[in-house]
Amino acid sequence: MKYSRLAQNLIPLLCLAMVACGKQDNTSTATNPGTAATAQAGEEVVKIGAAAPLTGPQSHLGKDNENGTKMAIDEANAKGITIGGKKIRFELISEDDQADPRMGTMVAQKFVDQQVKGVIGHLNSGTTIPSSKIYSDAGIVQISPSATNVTYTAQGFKTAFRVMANDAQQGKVLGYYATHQMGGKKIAIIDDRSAYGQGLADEFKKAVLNGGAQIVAHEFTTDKATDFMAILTKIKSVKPDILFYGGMDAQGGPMMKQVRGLGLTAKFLTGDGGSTPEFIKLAAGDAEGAYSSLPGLPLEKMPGGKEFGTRFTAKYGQIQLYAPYCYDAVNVMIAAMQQADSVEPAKYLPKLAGIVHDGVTAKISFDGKGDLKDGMITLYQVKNGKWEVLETLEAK
Ligand code: ABU
Repeated sequence: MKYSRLAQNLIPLLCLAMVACGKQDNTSTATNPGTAATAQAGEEVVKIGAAAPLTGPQSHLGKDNENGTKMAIDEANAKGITIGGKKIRFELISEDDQADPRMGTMVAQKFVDQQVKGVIGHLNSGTTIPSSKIYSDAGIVQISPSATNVTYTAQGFKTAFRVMANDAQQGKVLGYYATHQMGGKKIAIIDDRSAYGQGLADEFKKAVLNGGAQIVAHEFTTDKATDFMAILTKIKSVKPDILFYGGMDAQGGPMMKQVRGLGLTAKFLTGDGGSTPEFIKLAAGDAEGAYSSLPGLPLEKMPGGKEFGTRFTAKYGQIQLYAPYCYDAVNVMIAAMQQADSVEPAKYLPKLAGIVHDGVTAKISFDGKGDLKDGMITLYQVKNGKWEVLETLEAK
């Protein structure tokens, strides 16, 4: 008797809660980082998708991307933008693709189903490339702030753009730097077999051979590995003067630690995926002297870098890597919408393709493939526990 009266009281409450949850599911997403928007009278809500690994070993980079994207969207909403005669409220829909190619395509399909008007992402080349076909088929504009593998913009998809130099450019500069500035003659390579790690290692290798040096070893790992002792022991036996790693900081940092632990004295060089404060942290005291490259100018030399850095850091803490590029990706997309006076991808895409936009990272314009024009690559070295700028080279 007591039980049934309790049930009688609870059932309507549960039903109400379920209806409320169902309603919420139709209007926003579980991963919305605080820009959920309900249209006011005369206002149009425009959904922008953002995809990056928000869990797992690259979550610090994914969160950095999400924050850069969110900052730009919040600012646009605060400014109050009118497009096509309507006040626009941008809604960020942020999804975790786990840096996994299959999950990347699932997220892409979800964005298509939600009728987003543009996508900022994905973070990794391994997710950006397979998802780009889905966006192309759906006619949705995609701007990656960080995917650098050449294939992304070489597939002929009109919807694919990136705001960072690619790995043909980065690999060429890295190979030149290794053979000319670092004096490398015997060079060993490890890559993580991801689209990014493998692609960059291959471009680096070409440039090293062009520079007259010898590749004495090329070993492989994965973007999940933590123990590199077996491959490092093999590499130690061929006595390289430079060890290049194509992969991300989650592997690069621990690898650096194990390199020095094994007594391998080769200079350590890596690409943008390792050019982070996290790399130094994970190398736990053994990062000193490591070299890296990162597409773009150093933050303090970017047109709006200092000011962006101050505002971002005050709000979200230290920049990891790509936050300024995410910020620019959003703003260049919105600028194209404003020029077209439409949020519809088919209408604003031609404006984006021809845009000249003063971003915080650079003056942004795209070539016929959707690659950033006039990309630069900066070289860094860890000195006194911090990445210090060495020089910036043109990425021709
Ligand atoms: N650019 C390095 C990290 C992202 C990627 O291309 O996979």
